[in-house]
Amino acid sequence: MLRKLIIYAFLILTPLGARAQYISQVIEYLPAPGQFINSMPWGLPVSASSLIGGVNGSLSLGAFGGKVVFRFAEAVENHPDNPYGIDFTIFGNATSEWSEPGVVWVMKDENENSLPDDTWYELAGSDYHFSTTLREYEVSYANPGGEEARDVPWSDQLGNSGAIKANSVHTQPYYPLSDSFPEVPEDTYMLSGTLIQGAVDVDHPPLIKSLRRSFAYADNQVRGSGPHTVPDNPYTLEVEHSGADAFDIGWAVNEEGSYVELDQIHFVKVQTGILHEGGFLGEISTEITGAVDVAPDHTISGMLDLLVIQDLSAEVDTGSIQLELYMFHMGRPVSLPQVQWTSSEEWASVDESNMLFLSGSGALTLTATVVGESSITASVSTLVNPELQVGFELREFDTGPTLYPNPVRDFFHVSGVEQVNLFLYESTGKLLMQLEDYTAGDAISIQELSPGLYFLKIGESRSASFLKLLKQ
Ligand SMILES: [Ca+2]
Ligand SMILES: [Ca+2]
Ligand SMILES: [Ca+2]
Repeated sequence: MLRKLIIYAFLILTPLGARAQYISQVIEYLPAPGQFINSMPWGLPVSASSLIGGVNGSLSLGAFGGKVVFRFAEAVENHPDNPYGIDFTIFGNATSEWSEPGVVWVMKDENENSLPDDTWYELAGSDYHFSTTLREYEVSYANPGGEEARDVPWSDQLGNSGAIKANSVHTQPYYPLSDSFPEVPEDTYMLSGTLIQGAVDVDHPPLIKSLRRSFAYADNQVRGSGPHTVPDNPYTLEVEHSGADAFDIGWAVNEEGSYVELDQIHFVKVQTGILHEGGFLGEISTEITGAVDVAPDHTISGMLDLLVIQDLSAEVDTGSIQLELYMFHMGRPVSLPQVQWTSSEEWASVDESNMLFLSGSGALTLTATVVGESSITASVSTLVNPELQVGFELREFDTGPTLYPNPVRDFFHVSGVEQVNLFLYESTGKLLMQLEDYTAGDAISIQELSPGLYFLKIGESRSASFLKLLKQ
């Protein structure tokens, strides 16, 4: 009996991959305003130390751009024997229908001074290539003052503005207070990073959703079980092993978007990647509870190919929509194979250039399957509603007008139109410019406009099409 007990104890104390390396130091915690900021347990500097040594801490980064920088005691290796190529896992508090994606960056201590003063590389995830993703996006938050929760106004470098809304559950001020965050100026401060669109639907309460991104975002995938050092396979929908969000150092890209080969990293930065209100759940804010590096184990294998379709809005109008899809192998994009589309409804079809045509209404699910590889498949769903008043649903007709060059510096042209009226809008919907009787080929000057995203409406009434224009 005694012998048996001893054997069990031995088994319990030395599980597979007993070596576990957690966060050893939080170097910087600079939150954006948010409902959890300035309060325990999620939003004070002491919350940052809860990430050390485990995966059950509590740290909120607040709204877009809020960030944390941490390190592990030892370098995290980009080890060839790591399962699925995954090198570390970040834990958060995502649920199956509520993801608050954080963009993750890594740094190698190249000058070996133990300081994060080297180069940050973004881990390019599933949403990195979408046309809606904006890099070097900057948001300024203004302190509304007062001793209770008030809306915190924000504005971005594209001229958009809004507010992080105060709610009745969290009554403390949401703007980081100088007592706790002396580095945050008392009037206003700016945060920057990569903005992703996400798939947030808060217009149909009480069913509100923020769908998970496919891979490479923090606070995105639910937790699993078992040793934290055995990671989830980020290329499957299922939760394997530790679950949560698995990261491969091999996804690191430089400012130009080129992959860089890093053998190891020392520092990790996580930044809230979405700027969106979450209805009664408050603003979208990335939460982190810890991180762990992966134990090499070449016996674990699984699917490494992934097809990603950008989510459609929860509701769309009839007409046509250009779908965006990408094929990845081990998280790096490869050329798009031939795909077969299937539609749940007869009135919806997708052509060979991935243009979706909608002529009916109701719930719709579209599935793309790689020809010859039936296990590689991806789906998106939406509700088609012809009554929808979406002024700025992006509608691009393959036979219709196109805009070139795009991005634009000083002048652009529209092709495929004759004597139409053109309307140029800010991304907020404000009308900037109107041109009557435009005919294909004429140059349109936008030298005076500041860089950013604009919309060009071609024609009038509900048959108008919208094109996106990026001014450099
Ligand atoms: Ca790796
Ligand atoms: Ca350094
Ligand atoms: Ca998985």
